[in-house]
Amino acid sequence: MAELKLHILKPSVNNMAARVFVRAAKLKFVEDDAWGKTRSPEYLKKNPAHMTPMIEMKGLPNGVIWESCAIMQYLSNKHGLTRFYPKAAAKRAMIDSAMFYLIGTLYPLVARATYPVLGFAQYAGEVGSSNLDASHKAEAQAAAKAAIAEPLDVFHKFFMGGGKFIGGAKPSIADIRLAATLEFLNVVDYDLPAWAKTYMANMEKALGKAYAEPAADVRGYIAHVRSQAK
Ligand SMILES: N[C@@H](CCC(=O)N[C@@H](CS)C(=O)NCC(=O)O)C(=O)O
Repeated sequence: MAELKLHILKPSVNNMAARVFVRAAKLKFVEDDAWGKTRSPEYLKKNPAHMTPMIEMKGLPNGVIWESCAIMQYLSNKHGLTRFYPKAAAKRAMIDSAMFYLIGTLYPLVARATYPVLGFAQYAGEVGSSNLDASHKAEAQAAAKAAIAEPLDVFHKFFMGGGKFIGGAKPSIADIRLAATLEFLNVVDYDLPAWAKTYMANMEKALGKAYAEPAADVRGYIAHVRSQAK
């Protein structure tokens, strides 16, 4: 088995983050497309949470880990990639805070705003997955879309603080996670503030093909969804 096996779903921005990272870090890896496999007995045996991205690697206590941010943290730690994940405790704390804030606050809003259009299922207990009528679902989706502006502004003002990236002059793992997340907003024609458009362009410029290749899969999916809606 290859040293690092990454199980992925190509249309997903959670996956895009891990896929951009392994490329940007120039790690040796193989990718396995998990489309249609995540609920199979074989996959569930490895990962009862049926999540992608998931890495499979010798030395991990249970053989695999999932969660995009944990994957990037682990691989950075393992390979000493301090340019993506600084070692100094205070700098690292900023990256961790940005990623937890993204996963806990920004991403749920992005999911509520975009998943109905992307055709992805929402979590149990969400208005989007309930039996409420279409107008309630549309209201919840619009409210989530409107609420995205605040955390976005927090990323800009607090985590970037006038710098180019959360990581300062160069992209960190938190930047990879943020830029990938923002890719989904295109599907709902979200009007990104000017700074965010510049930020996305800077990310793609800084990471080149490492960013563009996985982004093309997400963008391709969005284009497909749009073509079906016509
Ligand atoms: N917080 C997780 C989210 C992962 C996630 O939601 N993965 C979805 C794709 S976007 C998945 O693998 N779904 C397949 C399934 O549940 O069977 C991360 O950042 O990795």
